Amino acid sequence: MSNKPFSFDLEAPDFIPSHYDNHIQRNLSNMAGQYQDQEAYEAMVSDEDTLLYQVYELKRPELAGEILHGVSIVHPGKVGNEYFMTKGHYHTVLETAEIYYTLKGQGYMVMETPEGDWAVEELSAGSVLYVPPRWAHRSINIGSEEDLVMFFAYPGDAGHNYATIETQGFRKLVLEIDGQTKIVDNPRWSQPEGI
Ligand code: PAN
Ligand code: ZN
Repeated sequence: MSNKPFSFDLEAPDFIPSHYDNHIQRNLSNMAGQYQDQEAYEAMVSDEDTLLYQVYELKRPELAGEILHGVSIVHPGKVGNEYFMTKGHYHTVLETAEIYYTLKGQGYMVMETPEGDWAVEELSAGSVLYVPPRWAHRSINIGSEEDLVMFFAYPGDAGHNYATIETQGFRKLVLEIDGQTKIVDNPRWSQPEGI
């Protein structure tokens, strides 16, 4: 990996980086157990393994002084009444933060700490979100037709811990109820132990 300065472009309407090292695609089948409506989930997966979100990463050495960055694109759609969303994670090195700059679309970032604090912040084109150290994060696209596209940046040594979220999800769910977006308690959630 070169240690020379570099630049690349992020251009509307797609905002796919003009240069990237890694392209991750996550489909419905990668989200087993994550959606509240299991019946709707099973029916959708057996019909078609829909692409939910994509990440374009600029790789850097996994060192504290580096900044990993890239673009995430969450497509519009729902499983039952729950919007398409990322898996969500804690950083393995808990004391590492992240910045998200929304380039396009509408959504929410659902966040929580191991101590049980929670927060939900709106995401819309032009908004910057700071996710402090210790806060797990999941992005959710509430748009009916548009992608939710964000630029992100976080310390090179952060790493990803998906296991805690995979077990019980986030404390809050974002659902569409009677045509309105609502933030509701996740009935499966309980305080995680020993992160
Ligand atoms: C982002 C996320 C990206 C995909 O780069 O990795 O939005 O979400 P999941 O990793 O939860 O599938 C980030 O937060 N990195 O730390
Ligand atoms: Zn992260």
